[in-house]
Amino acid sequence: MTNKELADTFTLIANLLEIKGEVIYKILAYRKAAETLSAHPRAAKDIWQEAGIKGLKEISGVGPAIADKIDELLNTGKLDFLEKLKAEVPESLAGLLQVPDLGPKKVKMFYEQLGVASIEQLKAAAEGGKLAELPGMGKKSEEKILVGIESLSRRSGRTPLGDALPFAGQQIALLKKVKGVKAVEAAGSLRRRRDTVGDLDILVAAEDSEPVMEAFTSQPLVARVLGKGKTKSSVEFNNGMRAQVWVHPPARFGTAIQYATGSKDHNVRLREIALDQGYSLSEHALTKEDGSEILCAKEEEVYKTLGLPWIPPELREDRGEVKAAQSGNLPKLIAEKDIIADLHSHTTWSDGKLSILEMAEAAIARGRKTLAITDHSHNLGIANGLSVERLKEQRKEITAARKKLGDRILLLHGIEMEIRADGTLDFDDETLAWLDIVIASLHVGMRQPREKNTLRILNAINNPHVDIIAHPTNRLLPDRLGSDLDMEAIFAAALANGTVLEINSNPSRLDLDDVHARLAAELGIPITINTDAHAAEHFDFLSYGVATARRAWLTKGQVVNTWKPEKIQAWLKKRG
Ligand code: DGT
Ligand code: CA
Ligand code: ZN
Repeated sequence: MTNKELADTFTLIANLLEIKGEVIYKILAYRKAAETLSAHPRAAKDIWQEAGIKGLKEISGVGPAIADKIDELLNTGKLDFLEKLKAEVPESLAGLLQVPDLGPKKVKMFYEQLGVASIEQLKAAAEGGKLAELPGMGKKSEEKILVGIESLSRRSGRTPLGDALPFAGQQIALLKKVKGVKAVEAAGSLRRRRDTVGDLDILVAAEDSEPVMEAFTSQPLVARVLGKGKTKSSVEFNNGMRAQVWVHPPARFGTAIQYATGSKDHNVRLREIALDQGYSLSEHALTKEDGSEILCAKEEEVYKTLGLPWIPPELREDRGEVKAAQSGNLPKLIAEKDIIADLHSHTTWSDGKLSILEMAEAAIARGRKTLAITDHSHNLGIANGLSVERLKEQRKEITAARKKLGDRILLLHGIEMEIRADGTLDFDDETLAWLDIVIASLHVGMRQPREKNTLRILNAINNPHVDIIAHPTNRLLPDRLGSDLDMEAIFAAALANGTVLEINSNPSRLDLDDVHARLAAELGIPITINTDAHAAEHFDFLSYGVATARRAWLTKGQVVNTWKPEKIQAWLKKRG
């Protein structure tokens, strides 16, 4: 049994106990064990084989009771305790807990009152209006459950870039240490910086692939080896993520990484161009009709041989990049170093972790010349949103911070204003005009119909004091879709009003996404790339926002955050 399988077993126990109504500390012990096991660098099975139950107990988060259960599971593949529990609480009830907003108490009630024991039965009960009649329920909560069931079927199994990138970094570091390895680089969707990643593709340059494959497949983080060959091996890790490693001789590394970077559609285009010129292009080489090979150690050489400039990986989605390369019209993509302003950040005044001054210092340390403090407004009660009175109090602290900071940074006093569920705004025009900068966004009532949510955003855009619309669709990666919105209408209004649209750099958002950001920018709408930092380290989310901007073909000139403080001030002054 792998750590993941052990962890899944303990999660199942915790869920069933919760439905049964067991005391909370027991449930928490199982959850903790599941968490520990899935994050543990070594396989529990190896520890157990070396040191028995005693070794298991030394894993922090694994007490004697859990250690005994792991021992039983590893010995017999089964657990008596779990079998007995399943006889009391049907296992399929645990599956119902995957429905967002559905807790164990309700699962228990639906089972006892209506005999609902599966997702299908739950759906039928909700569609038949049966749930709404139960105590503590109603039409609204029934509707929510239906929406939740729908979202389950959309689960993608993809990993957000923000999780995949650091994990790939660890794998690359590990492979770089293997003897004889000349280079290691990420390829696939990760190198193209897609917002979510299916599996990791890692390219290694080495003459001898054997030690690389051995090191890759035998590391303790690996739960299962899915395949092990001479040029390619793939594994599943304890955390459920999958990766494949490709090994090629250094002399062929260019064609290999070009191939493995993809996308598939980009590669198809490139192969067509190669064929037109009498080559066949593979991961190994460019081969001429007479069978002779042109080897490319560097990726640039592949493109150069085909008469093309090197194409940045973020563009390789077959969205016109090959044509642009042929005609010399590739965009000069924005880079992280071009960004010198952050126009969206939070402090302890709402739900941030640091004071105004601390946030400003953290921004300065990262080279930012402008920082807008934009805490939440009062309608977002859960985030401790600001009333007009507290906003006035906050101004005093901003003024004091400005004195301390001098000209090291332009500190703007702004707000992230809620667009309420009914479409009205959280502050009157006088308050908005008094602020340096106004961001509007929606966090609640996202499931309203398309026309209604579109109107809410249009309302904000049509207010001349609103400078930026933040994370416009409110999607959450990997699986929560954004609101259904009429983006064309939103773009038209933004253009007419000079409203800036945001790419939110938080890796769970990346909203606008690459496709929308490109459309908006092509229409002439200025784009802002902000971190929405709630703590110092969040300023480093910028790289994800910039990656999205690059995938959207954005250049420096299209992004407000490249402006110097004077230019930002002039822009805001003009808007009022
Ligand atoms: P993912 O993992 O779903 O996020 O997406 P990718 O783009 O990483 O795709 P993946 O992992 O299936 O394959 C990695 C790369 O291998 C892909 O970007 C291009 C190359 N590749 C895979 N299958 C094919 C194929 O059938 N034809 C061509 N030309 N390239 C392929
Ligand atoms: Ca992949
Ligand atoms: Zn925010």
